[in-house]
Amino acid sequence: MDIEKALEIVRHKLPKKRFEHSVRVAETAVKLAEMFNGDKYNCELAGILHDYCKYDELSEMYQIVIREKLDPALLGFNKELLHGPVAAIKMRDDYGIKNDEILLAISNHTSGRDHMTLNEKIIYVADYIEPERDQKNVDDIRKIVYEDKHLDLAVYEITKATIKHLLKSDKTIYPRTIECLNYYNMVKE
Ligand code: DGI
Ligand code: FE
Ligand code: FE
Ligand code: FE
Repeated sequence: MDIEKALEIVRHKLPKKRFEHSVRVAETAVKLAEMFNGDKYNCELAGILHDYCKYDELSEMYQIVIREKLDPALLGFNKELLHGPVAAIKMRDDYGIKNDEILLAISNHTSGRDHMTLNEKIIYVADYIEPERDQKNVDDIRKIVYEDKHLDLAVYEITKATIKHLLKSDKTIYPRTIECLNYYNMVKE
């Protein structure tokens, strides 16, 4: 799929604000690909497409999890956690994207996981630090990325902050989110 086509399908699928977020994630991901020697095309495409299924029907998402034999633990969660894995399946099946680098980055952009590829880490981080994000720790994360150039530490700090935030509101933590935390805690030095 080329960039123009990706922009077109996302523009027609998502509300304007979510489309604009997707474009900013793609732009941020390209910048990170330049810094960390990633693949700019893969990062741009994954950034544009990562939230494609954000507002899909939850019942359809569950059907896809079952049909595709995705992690059954996903069935205990809602759209917030499912939209990435479901978007990766739709991009593969409905749009013929075969590039695993792109599909993995889309699939794991919310939870992260252990042993992420460079492309996955870039999308995970870009989603959190794109210029319009305003979480209270986001400037600390931007400094870790842009000044210290420490991508693994950024992944760790993002996952830690996400889990803290979820615990405060008594949300259930997805096991892969915890595996991501533990792995990047170990490798961040
Ligand atoms: O789609 P975005 O808003 O751009 O961002 P995202 O896909 O990274 O995150 C969507 C939401 O998912 C975010 O509000 C936090 C939530 N989330 C992340 N990890 C977990 C989670 N929710 C639950 N319940 N459990 C998790 O482990
Ligand atoms: Fe539209
Ligand atoms: Fe998302
Ligand atoms: Fe996003």
